[in-house]
Amino acid sequence: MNENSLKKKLSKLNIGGLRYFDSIGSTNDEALAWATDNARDLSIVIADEQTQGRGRLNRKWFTPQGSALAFSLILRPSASLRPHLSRTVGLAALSIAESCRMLGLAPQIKWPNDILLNGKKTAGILIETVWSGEHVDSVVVGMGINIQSDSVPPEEFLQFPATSLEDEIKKETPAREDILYNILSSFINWRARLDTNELMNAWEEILAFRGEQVQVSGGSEIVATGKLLGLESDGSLCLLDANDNSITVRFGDVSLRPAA
Ligand code: BT5
Repeated sequence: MNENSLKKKLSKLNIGGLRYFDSIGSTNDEALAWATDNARDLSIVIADEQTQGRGRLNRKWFTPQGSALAFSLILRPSASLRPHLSRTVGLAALSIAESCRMLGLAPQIKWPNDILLNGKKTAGILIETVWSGEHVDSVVVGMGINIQSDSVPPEEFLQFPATSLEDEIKKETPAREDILYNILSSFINWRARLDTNELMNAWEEILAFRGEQVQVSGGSEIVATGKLLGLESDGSLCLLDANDNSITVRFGDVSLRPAA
């Protein structure tokens, strides 16, 4: 993977600009800086390796050299999409999920930001917003996808089991540029439908643990327990508690687990 091969591969997509790094701290940091420096809509920062890759709440994201996809998209939302920005994490998750399906896999989305293959995390999403006063100026959508086996962190690094596309396909994995192309074309197609029920249905359909008892925790605290019913129209999670009351879990730094 290099800047020329990427530019060539992505030339048919209407991306805003591209910055490639052999190694970087975090593509999200570079994208946030570029966003405040007038990056165009759908500009992309991509790196072969991240040395300070970030998850939510400054957890670490592991991106060793030559084996994963790590990139950040800069979005400059149009007025018509602004009311639906809380769906962006679903849009990103669906795009990664579709690229997995094209490889014959059966991805699930562990709300809010993980993509699972066979119950193991293969990708994560980190969304950060640049504000201008009370308005969203731009949104940075960071995506990390484990492609080769080498990209899977050692077990002691993990709170949840992890896998890679290579481990799940069990045959030769396509080039990273090809997988990136599929994710971005899917992202561009779904973004045009961000305001539709079709997007919400597609997202809900592949939610992990649907119909099952789950626990939602924020840090060390359990914030909700119940049966996972689905999504609200803003992408919040809908549960049913033991007394048949519905509970809405809004975004925030929460993690989902099957209830013990
Ligand atoms: C995430 O956070 O899953 C968001 C990950 C976003 C990474 C992308 S890469 C491009 C862009 N630039 C960045 O700096 N970040 C974004 P969270 O839900 O908080 O999960 C983090 C947890 O996942 C860590 O605490 C580890 O336990 C685990 N983890 C770290 N690296 C992993 C990997 N490669 N595969 C699977 N799990 C991993």
